[in-house]
Amino acid sequence: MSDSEDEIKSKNLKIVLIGDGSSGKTSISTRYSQDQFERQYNQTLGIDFFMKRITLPGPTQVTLSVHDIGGQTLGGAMLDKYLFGADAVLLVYDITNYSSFENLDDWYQTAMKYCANKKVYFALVANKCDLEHLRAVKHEKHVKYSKEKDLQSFSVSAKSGESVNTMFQQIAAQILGITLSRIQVEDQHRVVKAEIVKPREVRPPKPVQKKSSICSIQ
Ligand SMILES: Nc1nc2c(ncn2[C@@H]2O[C@H](COP(=O)(O)OP(=O)(O)OP(=O)(O)O)[C@@H](O)[C@H]2O)c(=O)[nH]1
Ligand SMILES: [Mg+2]
Repeated sequence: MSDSEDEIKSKNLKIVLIGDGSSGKTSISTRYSQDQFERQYNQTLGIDFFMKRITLPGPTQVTLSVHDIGGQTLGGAMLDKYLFGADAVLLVYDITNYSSFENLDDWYQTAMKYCANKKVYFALVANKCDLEHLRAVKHEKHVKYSKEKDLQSFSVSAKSGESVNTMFQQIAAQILGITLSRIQVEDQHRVVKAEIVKPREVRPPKPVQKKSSICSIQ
């Protein structure tokens, strides 16, 4: 398709989520694809993937193929195949688990090696931000690492859904060089649906008219 001004452009992007087991890669993927969250941990064996189509200004139709890689694949024979052709690699860690943050460097170095012949967008993703009270990785450490490695930086919660849609939308836009307005970004924020409850009409009680048996004579 030509990229002429008034035509809808269509693009495909491959996004790969990597990081230690239990950091929440599947949960982020499930939140983004189905707007659901599973409390129970089911380890991903190998790879799972889904496609999602979004529209960005332009107008540009973007088909994201999101690849959710099992945490056990680091050091295995398949990781290079899973990363092949990636446009973006998301390095996911769990803010309540310090080793998941420490181990990200191994993931990052490995992914860099496998993606060496392509310009790839790397992002550092702090997950489980709903568990702030259990935080084991200081935010400063996150910022320091992302600056050191020149990574884009996100904080999300797959459980509450906070910033998940916005993150994918911003990643796609940045890769494609599309500028999003604040309204467009805010549009993607998760909407918390609250039921509007119509209060029952409360009528003031009627005054009780007591019949008095007392007769007053004036
Ligand atoms: N509170 C909270 N729990 C989360 C969040 N994300 C994931 N979890 C929980 O963490 C556990 C692991 O999540 P998964 O998404 O399966 O982790 P994973 O990174 O896919 O793990 P592997 O498949 O082994 O690589 C599950 O019990 C999830 O319910 C989050 O944002 N907040
Ligand atoms: Mg998984």
